[in-house]
Amino acid sequence: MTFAYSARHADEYFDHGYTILRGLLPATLLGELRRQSETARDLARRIDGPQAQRLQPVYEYEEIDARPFREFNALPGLVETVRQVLGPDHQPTGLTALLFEPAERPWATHWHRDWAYNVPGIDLDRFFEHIKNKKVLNQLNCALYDDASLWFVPGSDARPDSDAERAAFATIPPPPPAVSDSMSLEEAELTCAAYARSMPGAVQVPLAAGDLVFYRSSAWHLGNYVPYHRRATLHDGFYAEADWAWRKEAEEMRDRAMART
Ligand SMILES: O=C(O)CCC(=O)C(=O)O
Ligand SMILES: [Fe+2]
Repeated sequence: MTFAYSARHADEYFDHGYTILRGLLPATLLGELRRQSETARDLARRIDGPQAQRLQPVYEYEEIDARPFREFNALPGLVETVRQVLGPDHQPTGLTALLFEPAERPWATHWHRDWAYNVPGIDLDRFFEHIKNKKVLNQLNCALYDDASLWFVPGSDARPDSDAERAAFATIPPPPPAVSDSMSLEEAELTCAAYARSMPGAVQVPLAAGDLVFYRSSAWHLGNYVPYHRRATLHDGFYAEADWAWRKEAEEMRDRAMART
């Protein structure tokens, strides 16, 4: 069955910070995006090495055909969801990325909130004020292959850290999982999985090929990756003026912090 928007998606998004659009991609588009992802994975690894997480934006590379990505942005079910949940002022970012599995070793990002805990120098009071507006900092992952890499803390998207979260991690932001190249692949994999599970209230977000999760990147989340599970996941967002303004403000805070060091 093809995807159809319902009010449940807006309720989930505003109550929990995420909602899943099951079966969004039609088969032909899924095939076309998979073909582009092969080229993109090769390019990403040539540029960033075998552990490369992403290629972004895909539009910057002439080897990649932009047409299926533009077709994705115009999918009626996606456009309708964005319009109903966020409103017509939210438009494609032009920053479309593809996320990949590592070629060699398991790894995971640290638990973080985007544009706060993964950027140095951010004024956190400003950040927590900004994210009270539930229409800012949306993001999407659309799986071209089954993908369970994303972990997420439902309901954490519009509030500061809870006492339980602070108790679970001695420093904010938490350090990444304690993996090292001297570990076996299995030790590294299990260390990353235990790290993901150690966040209070965290859930794994499994997607089937063609599913899309629409979530707020202001929530606690992480990506957990293993080389044996093929990943090509389209990653983007739909931004309005307030999103671009925060991005600019955050980049200025980061640049000022870097200049001081
Ligand atoms: O791999 C993912 O799905 C999440 C990645 C992520 O959160 C990040 O790179 O900031
Ligand atoms: Fe993130």
